[in-house]
Amino acid sequence: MARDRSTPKQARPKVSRRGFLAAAAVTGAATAVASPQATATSASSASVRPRVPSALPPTMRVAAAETAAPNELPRIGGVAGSDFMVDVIKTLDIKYMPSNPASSFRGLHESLIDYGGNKMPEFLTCTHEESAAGMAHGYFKAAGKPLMTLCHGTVGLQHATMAIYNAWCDRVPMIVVGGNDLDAAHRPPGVPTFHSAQDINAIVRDYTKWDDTPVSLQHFAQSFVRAYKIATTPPYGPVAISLDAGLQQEPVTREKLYIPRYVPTSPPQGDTGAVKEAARLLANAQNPVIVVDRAARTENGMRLVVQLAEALQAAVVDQGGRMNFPTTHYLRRAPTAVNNADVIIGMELSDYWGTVNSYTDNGEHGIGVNTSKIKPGTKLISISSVDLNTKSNYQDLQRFQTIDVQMAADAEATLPALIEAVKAAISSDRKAAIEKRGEAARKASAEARERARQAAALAWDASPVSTARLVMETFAQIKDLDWSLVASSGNVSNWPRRLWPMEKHYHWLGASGGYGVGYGAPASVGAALGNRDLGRFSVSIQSDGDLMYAPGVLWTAARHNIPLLAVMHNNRGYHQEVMHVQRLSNFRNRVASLGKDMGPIGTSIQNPDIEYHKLAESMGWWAKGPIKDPADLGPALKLAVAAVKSGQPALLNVWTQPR
Ligand SMILES: Cc1ncc(C[n+]2csc(CCOP(=O)(O)OP(=O)(O)O)c2C)c(N)n1
Ligand SMILES: [Mg+2]
Repeated sequence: MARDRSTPKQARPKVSRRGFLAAAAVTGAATAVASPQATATSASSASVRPRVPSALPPTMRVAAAETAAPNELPRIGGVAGSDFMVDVIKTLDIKYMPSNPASSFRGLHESLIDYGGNKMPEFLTCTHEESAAGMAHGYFKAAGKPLMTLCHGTVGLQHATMAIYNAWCDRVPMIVVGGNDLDAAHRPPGVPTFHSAQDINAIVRDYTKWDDTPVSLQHFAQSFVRAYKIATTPPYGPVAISLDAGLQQEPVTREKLYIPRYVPTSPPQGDTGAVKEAARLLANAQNPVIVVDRAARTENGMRLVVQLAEALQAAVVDQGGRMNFPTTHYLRRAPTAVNNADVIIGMELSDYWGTVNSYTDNGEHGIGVNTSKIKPGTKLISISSVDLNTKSNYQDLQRFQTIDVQMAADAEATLPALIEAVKAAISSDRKAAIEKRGEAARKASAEARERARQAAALAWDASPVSTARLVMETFAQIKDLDWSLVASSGNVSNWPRRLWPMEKHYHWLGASGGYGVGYGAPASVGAALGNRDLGRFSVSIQSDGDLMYAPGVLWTAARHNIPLLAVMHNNRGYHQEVMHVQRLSNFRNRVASLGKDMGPIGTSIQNPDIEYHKLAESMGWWAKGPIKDPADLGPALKLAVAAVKSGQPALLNVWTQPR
């Protein structure tokens, strides 16, 4: 339809791709190998022959049109539309394209590898669309640059959805390009039609920042540059473009097509009046507390948070969505620091309500109980770019919290002005009191560290291995490297952030965002790819449940030489769910039924035990396990680190305590 208007008539080939495919469906693509001439003849005769409707489910012939080896096509006369798409894509800084291959984007696929030389972006073969999107998610957090991924029509995009949702909740950009064949009158019946939708972006619209359906190549150029720009303007987020089959494959005349130049948009900064008011409150507070979640988008962001904290000698609670604040800094404090605050500034918090209120899940009558954590009259300040998001279906905005001074702005971009305003607002008679706060903080910080160290020593020699030992033995082997903890799936009682000295912005990359389990494995591989190119050593804590959602990403890591040390927290179960069912059974005065496993029925991953080391080995990893005796852990880690340093991924299957 619209395509016919936008593509110049003279540019159309004598034998269109549609004519050919329609003919293939009618005459049978699976018939004996036909010469190109013969194919061309039958194709052009199909354009006058009435179309024969197919019945559902697809006949073998129809299915073969997609699944069997295609007959040779007549040669194209002109430039492929998808070559122009490659030119557009190459103007943006997109290094990789993790994707699972599919016919709905075969035109672009072919152009990228043959015309584009498989560079910028390079196709990384993925075994699941969710793995591809998860890799893009992790890559961005390590490299600071978005990737694109191609998804096959309805089915591919549906596979990618959960990883896109995690990226949405984690405010991470990625460009999702979905193949689709919109023109119902011309698209091949059968399989390709199952894979097409009237409005395919609807599948992901609720958790993408923006989407578009280009109907001409010029439209594609605008959409793609706009998609990149929207995705990388705070609040960052995934965007989607549907890629019409016809646009990719039909030849075009290039003269009139242009590629819009990409210019980055400055992030939104807090209103000057609000910045001044926030500074006044903070400077005059007796006990100001800074809470950060995704405040630091870059290395500089972390520096700015430190400057603000030091100017105020204020406690900092780092919720860990990003590496916001050094774990070794004396102003770092536990979440309970908000309890005595008179002023709290929350920056890019995913849950402000949950920061200042507590919710006890197993309260009276088995339902939640809410209590305020803060003193009455505590002033609340917020800087959050997510205030600019207006999607309503998914509940990632969390409960509503009334805030006294709120800025719909990017925290990192607002911090320089805020720091200046705070310094200006501190009167000379406040300076001594502020200094004193710093001294008390140093003492409290040293005490908290000592308490954490003592807690980590508990059950040090236990078998299976304690989570503290798992984490600290790992650190002992990587501490002299330029390391990056790319993900920690499952729950190891937060030991890395409690005990590892994290001081660089890539020492910790944050969690999944949407708590969709299955993020850890692909995001680690994606982040390790980013770190590989930057010369950093990647390590992940990999839980068992998380890995089994889509373990095929292990193969992608080996295939594309992505070094990563995956240390497994294999507690042989979905322990989070063990605790939920257990607790509810207790509440209902029942004994949880275990079947023959360790946890309540449905929550164990044992009998048989999964041999993750063999799984990884079968896909090209260096791997060892199962390690049950903690004394074996250090030596095994040493070997694994050496393997990773030689350029390959390595996995240690370690049996661990539940938490
Ligand atoms: C996609 C998805 N499915 C199910 C859940 C529910 N869930 C939350 S935690 C969890 C257990 C994950 O197991 P594992 O990764 O081994 O971590 P563990 O709790 O054992 O440390 C599950 C199934 C979820 N959050 N996301
Ligand atoms: Mg587990």
